[in-house]
Parts: sequence; structure tokens; C-alpha cells
Amino acid sequence: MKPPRLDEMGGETPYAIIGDIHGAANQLERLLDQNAALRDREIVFLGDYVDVGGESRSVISLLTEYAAFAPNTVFLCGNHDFFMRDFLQQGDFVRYASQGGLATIRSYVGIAYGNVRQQFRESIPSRHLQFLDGLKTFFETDEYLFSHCGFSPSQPFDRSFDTMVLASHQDLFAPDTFSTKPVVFGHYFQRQRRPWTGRGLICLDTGCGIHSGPLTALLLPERRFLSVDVDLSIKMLDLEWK
Ligand SMILES: [Mn+2]
Repeated sequence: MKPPRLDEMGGETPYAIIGDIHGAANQLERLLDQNAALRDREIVFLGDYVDVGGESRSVISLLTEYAAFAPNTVFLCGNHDFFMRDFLQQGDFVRYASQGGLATIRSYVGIAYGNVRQQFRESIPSRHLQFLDGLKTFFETDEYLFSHCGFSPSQPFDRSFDTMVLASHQDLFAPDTFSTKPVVFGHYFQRQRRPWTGRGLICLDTGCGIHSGPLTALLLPERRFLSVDVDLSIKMLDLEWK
């Protein structure tokens, strides 16, 4: 099959797709203030709201407020959001700490001592827990697939939680990989701190919260990127689409 051109794909529905946040509350707040750019769009968050960055609690607060204001917003689950929920339920403390969870715990508890999980649980507002419980595995329309990790090029129809949320599909970045339906994902940090586009593939993890990178949103169908840098400056970027 001939690989399609990305600029021939997609539909007319206006979307704003928002990449990894990782506790960068100021950048998120600044992005959500861009009313002119976000108005009348379906908003899809690609997940990884928490961990490593310092203000995970504030990020979840902003997102739950936004969900109340715009109830059609789609919130997908990232692996880090799963890690947080898993630790709250029964996960291992040392493992969650190594995954960047200390910053998340600190943002809720302050300084923890003794039974960290219990203090963490007791410090989390119930609406934050409901938010985590309500995260979706993926969101797919006739026009697009949105998920945290993209998809597995070797099993392109697999929509399992493992494949959509937890796995790393490095073969997405192989030169011969393409998708006939545009797939928008986060998860894979782009060292240039700019979004990456392949054939039918768009990655929006520009290092927000972890690598001092911008928070990046993709505006569809215009195919423009809106980003908020750590200094809260706003940039519009047009990349060449393959
Ligand atoms: Mn991430």
C-alpha cells in the first residue's frame, strides 16, 4: 500500500490535542487561557498529567476545573497517571518513587513520613481520584486515533490498555512506519523540544515538566502547533507534514 500524505488526511472537526504536562501547572494554566485558540474545539488531553514536575496537584486541580467548565473534554490516561493510581491502590513505593512519583506525593502531602501511601491517599481530594478513575484508554474517530503511546505498528488494531497507555512502540519512529489514519500521541520525549511528525504520525511530547520543554498543543484541522514555553511565552509553529 502506498503511504498516504498527512496533508491529505483528517477531517474538518476542530480539535486541540494537548501533549504531556508532568506537573507543569503554570504552562497548563497559560495554555488554557488561550481562549481564542481553544474556543469551539473538542479538547483532547493525551495524558501524563503528573510525576517528575513539581505541581502535579495543581495540574489535576486545573484539569478537574476545566472538565467542569467543558464537560466534553477527553482526558486520556498516560503511563504516569496509571503509576499514580497503581501506587495509591497497592503499588510499590520505591518503584513509584523511581518513576517520578516523589514529586507528585510531595505536591499533595508536603513532607511525608511513616505510611506514605496512607498520607498520600488522605491528601487527595475525591474529585482528583474520580478524575484519575475516569481517564480513557484511547479516543478514536473515523478521522483520527488519539492515545498516549500511539499504536503498535506490528499489531495496528490492538487497542488494549497495555498497548495504548503503557507500552513504548519505538518502531513508530522507524522510517518505513506509516498510518493511514492520523495518530496523535505523546509519551516519547522529543529531544529537539518540538513536535515530531512522521507519515500519519504526530508526537506531542516536547519535554514539558521533565526536560524544561514547552507544553504543546496541536490544532486540527489547521495542523498548527501552539506551545507554551517554561517562561510562559506562546509560540505558533507550522511544521512540514510528511
Ligand atoms: Mn510522559
